[in-house]
Amino acid sequence: SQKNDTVTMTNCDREPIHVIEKAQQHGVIIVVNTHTQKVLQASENCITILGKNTKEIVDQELEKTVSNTIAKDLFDKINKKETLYPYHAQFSGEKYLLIPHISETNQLIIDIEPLGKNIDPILFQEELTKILKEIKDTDPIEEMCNQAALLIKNLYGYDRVMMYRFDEQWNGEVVAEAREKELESWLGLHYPATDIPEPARKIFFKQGVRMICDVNHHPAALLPNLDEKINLSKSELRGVSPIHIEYLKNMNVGASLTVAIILNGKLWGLIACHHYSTKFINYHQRQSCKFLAQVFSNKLALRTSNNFLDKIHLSEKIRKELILQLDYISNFDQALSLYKPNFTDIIESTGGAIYNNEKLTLVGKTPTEKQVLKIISKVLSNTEENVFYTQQLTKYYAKASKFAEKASGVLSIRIGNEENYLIWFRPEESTTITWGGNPKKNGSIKDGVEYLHPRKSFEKWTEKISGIAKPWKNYDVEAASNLKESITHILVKKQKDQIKELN
Ligand code: BLA
Repeated sequence: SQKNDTVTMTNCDREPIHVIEKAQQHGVIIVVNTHTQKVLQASENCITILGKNTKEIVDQELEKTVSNTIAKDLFDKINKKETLYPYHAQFSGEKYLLIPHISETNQLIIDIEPLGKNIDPILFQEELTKILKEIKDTDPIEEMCNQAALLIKNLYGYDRVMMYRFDEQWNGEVVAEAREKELESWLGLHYPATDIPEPARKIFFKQGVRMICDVNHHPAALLPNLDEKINLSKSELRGVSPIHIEYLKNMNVGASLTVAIILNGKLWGLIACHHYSTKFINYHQRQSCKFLAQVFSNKLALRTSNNFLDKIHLSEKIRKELILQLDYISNFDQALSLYKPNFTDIIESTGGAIYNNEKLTLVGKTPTEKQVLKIISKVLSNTEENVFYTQQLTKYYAKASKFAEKASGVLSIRIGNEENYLIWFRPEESTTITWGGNPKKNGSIKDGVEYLHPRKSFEKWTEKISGIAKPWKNYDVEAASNLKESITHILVKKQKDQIKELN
């Protein structure tokens, strides 16, 4: 392998998992040309369900494989661009579900899988009612996650159910867990972003729910090989990336179910269910699990927007008081710093600074005057943004490590037209992060691509973190922006008044 410092890609970001051209063993995939209505490809295990091998199916009309009625209904719906729904069917006396969809490459894909346990419609109705009743927008969010994990464990019977939340860098943490008693807890464990690379997140976002029912299965190739790659992103049976299979094997997992949690159009986290032997749940159960995740997401959206509004409400109250002080007290720096409330009260912080017309005023716990002036000249005056924030100042200014216990987190706004600032500080939070296995990458590099492999060991691995403050939240930034706007109005007004007085 060759030395190369500019690694921008890993093999994980490049694996084309949407065109993996394999089916999981418990079902059969059939690919159909929607114009000729003939079968283009079938998974090589089709004999196990359909009693015919791929050669007998491929290039034949679909109606020779599935019933006449189903084929006719399917193409009718496709012509009218109607939504496609699953069909019940029997092969060799066994019951199956045919799940059709149109692929992104415009073929008709039919997933054929066991019908599984027949679900009584009344019981199914009760299951959905239970989901609606038991998923609540409780405070805190962790409690809400606990309830959801427990409900999923009870409904679907996986050995371990985890609510997994992504952070801004796509690393994740197990924030709630329901598990069989004999299993070790993974609550609070962190996992690096590379465990679920971008293409995997993208495809998973689209699919919403993904079942791997036997980690040790032999995937069935789609035959024959075609020049055109068929996009199987939305297939229920899409074969699994061998890298991910290795990952699950290293974890000793036998089967999994993963459900996306989407908040405001973005992947917030996922529900990861592990079973230590093979496990299949049928299509209807997976749909109800998807429904559960949607109910959960809605409640989560409600909960987070309520939190946001509560915080904004509080900071608005302080903003109004600060404006009054600015109105009555002519000295700008004193108006913001000498009285109760002072400007640092508007955002959760341990100290702050006002830099106004080359004069520095410090409030609360802060670095020294000299150090604050350095932060301004080395960091703040080099940024374009009117609102700047970081939870790790050393990223911008290495020497900030000297006063990390006072200012690892910095949020600042520019005021007026000049290089004047209001600054808020947060200390470092000394923490240890426990990872599910050492997350340090140990890949080899070739032609600018880093080749990574799943970890062999998922033994807990702790890392001491320093120099990082509690993150600034969207409501902190919002409060700072609102204050900035008010101050601008006041400064403009005062300027006008001064001009009037002069005239
Ligand atoms: C997929 N990795 C995934 C998925 C999850 C994780 C949830 C999607 C699940 C699915 O498609 O079924 C990761 N699973 C986790 C984590 C926990 C868990 C963190 O249960 C914690 C408890 N994986 C690696 C490396 C690579 C990699 C180094 O470790 C890349 C080289 C790849 N992960 C990878 C790929 C997929 C994946 C390619 C997609 C699998 C697929 O859809 O076929």
